Amino acid sequence: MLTTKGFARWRSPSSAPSNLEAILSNMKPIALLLALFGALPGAYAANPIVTDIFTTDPTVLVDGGRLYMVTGRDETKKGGKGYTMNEWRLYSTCDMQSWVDHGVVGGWRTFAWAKSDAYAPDIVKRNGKYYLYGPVQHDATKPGFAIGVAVAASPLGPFKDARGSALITDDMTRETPNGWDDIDPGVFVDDDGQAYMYFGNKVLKYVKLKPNMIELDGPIYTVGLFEFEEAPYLHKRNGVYYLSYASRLPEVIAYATAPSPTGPWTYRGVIMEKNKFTHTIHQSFAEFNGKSYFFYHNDALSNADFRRSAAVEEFSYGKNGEIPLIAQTSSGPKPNPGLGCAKASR
Ligand code: FUB
Repeated sequence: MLTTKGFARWRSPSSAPSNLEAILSNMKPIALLLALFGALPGAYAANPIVTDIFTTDPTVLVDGGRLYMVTGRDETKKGGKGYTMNEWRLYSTCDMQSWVDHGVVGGWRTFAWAKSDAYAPDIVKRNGKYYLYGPVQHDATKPGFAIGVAVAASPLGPFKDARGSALITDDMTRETPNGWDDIDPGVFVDDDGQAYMYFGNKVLKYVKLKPNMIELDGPIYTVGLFEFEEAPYLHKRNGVYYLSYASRLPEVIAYATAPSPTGPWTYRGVIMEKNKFTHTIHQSFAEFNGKSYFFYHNDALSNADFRRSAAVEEFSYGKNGEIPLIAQTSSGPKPNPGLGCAKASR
């Protein structure tokens, strides 16, 4: 459940540590009183995170002690088939319980050269700027899905086209005959400063990005990955590179690991089983206030394929760094406020 401007999901004050001030400053007085007396029954359910619209493909960024989640939006009508997706939206939290709705931060209209469809985006911060990578349908000059990059001085936007042209167009990759093989960018900046963008449908590809984050730095490579479908997402932990992805159809989330950002990849298994009604499930990971989180989408609000909802689960890595099989819950993570959560502002 999400309440706009974030005061839902407050638990008893006994669970609140020393950053109380930051959290309380985000709460409206009436909610504050209710919360302090533990009187928000039913305000604890966490999944799906957003209940007033359908949100998809969550990707996350931790910045200034705040966790930002960018999503797509399903606008397909009840009973409808296929995607109607026009925009990317932003939410944030200080404690994994109370979410603030920051509204629309972009969409296919961000790019003058695009004509429709805002699919699964990714957001990255570098050198004080925020980069939003989005797959959109290119206009007739370069038909098919393309990946654009937009930039802003704040995660709240406004995001503007950083190049005036697409970073990737359909004619740059020829491995699959369809027009949607260049979707789902997952951008990762390694500790040595090298940035990589993984992307693709059916065939996984990656390309290095220049330090300016808006130009390719070399050729596009393909990667053979077991039962790869889409949604590649790269993260690093304790020197190990984790490449998670949607696998099979209907999709499960699986992962592989490697000693470098470019492989060689060893398949490690399934992280989350398929949804009941929607054939997709698109993931991302975050470390936030000392805990590990797995974001994904499901069909819990709609019982339908094309009306999906972002959700999150807390999990722990195994002693050898393995990611466990994660179950979907409606309760979601426990409260996890940290020491200093920056105000979200432009
Ligand atoms: O949301 C549109 C598409 O469905 C995404 O690009 C894929 O990852 C799948 O979730």
